[in-house]
Amino acid sequence: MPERDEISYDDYRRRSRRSVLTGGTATLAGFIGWRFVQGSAADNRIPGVLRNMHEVNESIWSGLFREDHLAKTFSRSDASILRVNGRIGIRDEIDLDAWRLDVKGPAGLRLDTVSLADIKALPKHDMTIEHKCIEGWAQVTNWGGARFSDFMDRYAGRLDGDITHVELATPDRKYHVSVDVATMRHAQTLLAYEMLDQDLDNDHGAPLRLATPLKYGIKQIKRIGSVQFLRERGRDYWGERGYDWYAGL
Ligand SMILES: Nc1nc2c(c(=O)[nH]1)N[C@H]1C(S)=C(S)[C@@H](COP(=O)(O)O)O[C@H]1N2
Ligand SMILES: [Mo]
Repeated sequence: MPERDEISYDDYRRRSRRSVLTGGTATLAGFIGWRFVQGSAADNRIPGVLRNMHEVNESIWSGLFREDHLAKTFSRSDASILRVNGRIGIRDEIDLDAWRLDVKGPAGLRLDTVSLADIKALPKHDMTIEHKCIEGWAQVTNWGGARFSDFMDRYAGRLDGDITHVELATPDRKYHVSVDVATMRHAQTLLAYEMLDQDLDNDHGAPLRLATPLKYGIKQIKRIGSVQFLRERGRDYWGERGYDWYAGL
């Protein structure tokens, strides 16, 4: 039995699988218990001990993340229009012709302003995957759009390689998510403009939203207005309210 400091990182990860499973169960219990805990938390914020647990959970899950692993896909005939869930940041009227996507780097560096035509000029991909909501429902649907990795290569190519997170926000900035860059660059993470071959409607996030089977629905922000590439985690609406920051599947 080698000394602990002789265990390679890979070894360590393999040995940690049991504790990962335990961590997953703890996360589930966390989701169920959250509203109860929330009721007792001052100023509506998660108590420090639980917040730390969520951060440990992020490092465990992201350590096991494999870029080449594809989430399960489904037959197109199983796909249906998603039920609408969550309207934070999409309640105001939107002028779709005037819509533009602001692209920024660390410290607010302005990179570009992108139109929907620019996004549609990137290679189009579609996928039929299961959308999962932490509220306990799941539904198979079909998304069409551009891979975020293609978008990043095209519009953030001049950033150096130390980007760790991407923050996406609605135009009114009332809803925002922060997602690790490995997930954002995954082949099944799309800037989606279609559901079942139809342009997104307002309630589903027109003109552009995030779609990925690697994260719960809370991360799949509807009506994206800005994308910012960061060297640390950015804003995250539900993370700031005590939900799991990583929210991975
Ligand atoms: N702007 C915005 N995006 C959002 C939400 C929201 O409230 N506002 N809710 C999220 C949640 S919890 C889910 S499950 C999905 C639901 O997407 P749908 O309404 O297209 O089914 O949107 C996500 N994206
Ligand atoms: Mo959700």
